[in-house]
Amino acid sequence: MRKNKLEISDEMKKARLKLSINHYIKYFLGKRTCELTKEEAFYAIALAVREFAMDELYNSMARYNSRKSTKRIYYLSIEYLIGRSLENNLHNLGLYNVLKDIKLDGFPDFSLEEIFDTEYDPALGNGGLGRLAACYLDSMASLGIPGFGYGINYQFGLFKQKFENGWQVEQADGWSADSSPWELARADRQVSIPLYGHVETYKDASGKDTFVWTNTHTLYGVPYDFPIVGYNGKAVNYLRLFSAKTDDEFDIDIFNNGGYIEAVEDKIKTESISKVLYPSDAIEAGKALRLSQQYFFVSCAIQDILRRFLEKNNDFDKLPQEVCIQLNDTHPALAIVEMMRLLMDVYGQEWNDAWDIVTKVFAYTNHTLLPEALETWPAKYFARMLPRHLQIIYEINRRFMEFARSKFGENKEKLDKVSIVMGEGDAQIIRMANLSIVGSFSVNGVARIHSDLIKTSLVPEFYELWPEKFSNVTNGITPRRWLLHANTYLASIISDKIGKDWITHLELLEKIADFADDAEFVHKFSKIKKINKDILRQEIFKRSNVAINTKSMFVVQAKRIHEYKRQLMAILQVIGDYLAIIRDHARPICPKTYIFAGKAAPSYTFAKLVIKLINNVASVVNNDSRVGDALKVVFIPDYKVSVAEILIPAADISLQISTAGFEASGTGNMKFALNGALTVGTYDGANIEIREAVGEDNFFLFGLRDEEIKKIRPTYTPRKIYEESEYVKRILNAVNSNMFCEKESPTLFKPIFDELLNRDYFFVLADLEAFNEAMKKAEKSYLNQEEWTKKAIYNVAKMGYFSSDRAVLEYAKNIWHVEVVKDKVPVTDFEEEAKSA
Ligand code: NBG
Repeated sequence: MRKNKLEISDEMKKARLKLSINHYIKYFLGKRTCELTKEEAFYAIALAVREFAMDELYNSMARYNSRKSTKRIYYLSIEYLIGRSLENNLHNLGLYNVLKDIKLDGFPDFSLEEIFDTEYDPALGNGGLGRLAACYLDSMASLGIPGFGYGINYQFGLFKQKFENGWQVEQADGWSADSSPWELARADRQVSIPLYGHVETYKDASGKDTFVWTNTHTLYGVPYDFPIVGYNGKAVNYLRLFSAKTDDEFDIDIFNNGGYIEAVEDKIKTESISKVLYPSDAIEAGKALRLSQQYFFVSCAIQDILRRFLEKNNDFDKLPQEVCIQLNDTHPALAIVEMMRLLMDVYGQEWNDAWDIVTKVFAYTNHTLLPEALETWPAKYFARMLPRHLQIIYEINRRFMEFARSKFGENKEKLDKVSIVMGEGDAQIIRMANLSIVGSFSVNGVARIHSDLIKTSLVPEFYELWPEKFSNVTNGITPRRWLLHANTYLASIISDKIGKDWITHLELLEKIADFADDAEFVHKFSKIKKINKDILRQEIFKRSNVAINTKSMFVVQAKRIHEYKRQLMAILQVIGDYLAIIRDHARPICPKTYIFAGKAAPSYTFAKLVIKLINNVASVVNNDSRVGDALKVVFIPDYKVSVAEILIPAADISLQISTAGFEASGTGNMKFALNGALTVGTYDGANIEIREAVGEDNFFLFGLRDEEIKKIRPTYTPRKIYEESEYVKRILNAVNSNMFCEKESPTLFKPIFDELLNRDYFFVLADLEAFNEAMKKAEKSYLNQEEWTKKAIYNVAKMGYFSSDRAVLEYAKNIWHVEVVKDKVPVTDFEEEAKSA
């Protein structure tokens, strides 16, 4: 008789894992073990580990399904930055040590690290938004919450960043979307998606209008599932990503008449929907492609969600009890409209019933206050591609505006601000944030200040209409990837002192504050920082051929390149230090290495010029013999999760210097602090809460606050600062001279000079001196290494609140109203299986 066993012994796991790896080497790769390359070794191991993940996934699904009612959370996001999975999955499934113990006959002499290093880092995201989604999936699985990610299986994801003569160039990042060992194509779950066509109106027998969307093109969404393995295999959920496929593959008539390209053109056009993340929106076609991507993915998701729900239910009454859909920013906002369409046109619901259901299912997280980042789409795109959706949007807006009028009277200004539809005729646009707020029962920001600003500055009129909808959930990061795996040495001395429970209860880190005076712990802690810095040093040498000094203070700014994040201010401060060295013979208080990483959007010319400036300053400073070790500048190309994992544990200073009021939260700020870096930062985003947690003395705050900026803005004249401050003037003059572009056009950086002098929308000049002072303070503090390490330990100790487990539990309790599914019922008996094999 088969026994159900909760725990399988390591010996059994070992036998099974070994068997599977051998199986994949022989029957999948068709190789002899001794001939394996590192990439093939990775592949075989990953496929074998996936079996364990799948078993746990079936277990988790069985557990969710065995209950009378299980509410599922669907997280819809246009980006996911899940990072490499093998090491993570090995740890989380308890297979890491098991694998280490396995000896395969003839297996080449590769270390596990070398094998991990060959894994492709899936570039299915751009920045914080995508990484947050990945951290939340990790936490949901680790907590046992039935939460699933939905998105697009981009063939090329975001671009690969290279530098050519200091300029960013973009290359396609073929991360192998259809050959990752983790993904499982689910052809059986393919969905069809109508597009284009027109709407015809009929009267039904009762005289009621019915709408038929007809003459459409059909494309197909094929799901690919990635197992998301929770810590300790508590639950395995999945991330379901859709690839676009079409069946009008190939037109033989066109081909036979010589149209070799045209014969597959339709196919190429349709499938381009899942080719790249954020196609350039500088041209109309790119913009329209983005909208079709968003529709494609939400249609796939909503059809899949409704199908699953209908497997257990005959009507939609219980949908809000069983389904909650979290919109990660506005990119998936069309899901609201798509669900309305499906409920009415496919399932025959009346408008009122459908709307009642929809508005109990959707919750919206806003991730930006930048007005230009709040998505809008020309109504004419809808008219052409999604005519039925446009009708539904007009009707949602008509009904909503009636309600708004009942509250605001004829206050035109307020009514204009809340309307989903704006403008007339060809210029008419649809505002996705307004649609998201109207269609959701919950709207949250991602840090305290951000959530407050949503209510007071971004959409105060909506707050007036529905104060109860608005809340805050400060972002969080997963301790598994960002400490346990990224910084194994630090993780292990922490566990030695306080045990391992911090991995799932990060607030327990608080206990290590007690060891800030323990000489041995302090010594170990600082030694680990040195080791991590040395690992980064080697990596930088390999990638950029720059030699850096690990005794210098590592000052790191790693994030998307954007004017509001002010990488420009950081490099101006570097120039200030450089000028002090060469003109005043004044060395910095301590030697420093500035390390930048991040990508600029391909069409963002100014951001790309900032990258060029940083690279040019680096080449001048690094090659000036007068500078030596005192100052170095490095820009690491192609920032991604696997780079972050090396970079973050090595940082001494984390630069979080956005213009106050612009950074919604930041999550890099949390990762750096968790790894013992001290922040030099503005009063913005989650910096504010981090500073409160770690204490004012362990955080270098500077700069104007949001309310000050709002006050000054109308009369702000940056030229005055330039004229009055010698410090600012000489830096800007250097930028405008040929100092950093000697062999190139002498006016190369003039656009930067002009922008700063004439406009300076992001208050770089206003904050530059304060920033420099904060840096000097940090440098002074760094001279006393013992004190510094204590501050670093406090930073680590106080980061408990910033765990994504806490954030996800807040969503679960206050927004999703979902329970953690605890009971564990195994369906597979590995022991029996391993024996019989
Ligand atoms: C980003 C914000 C960050 C924030 C992440 C995750 C977008 C649109 N927004 O401040 O800029 O940490 O979202 O919430 O990418």
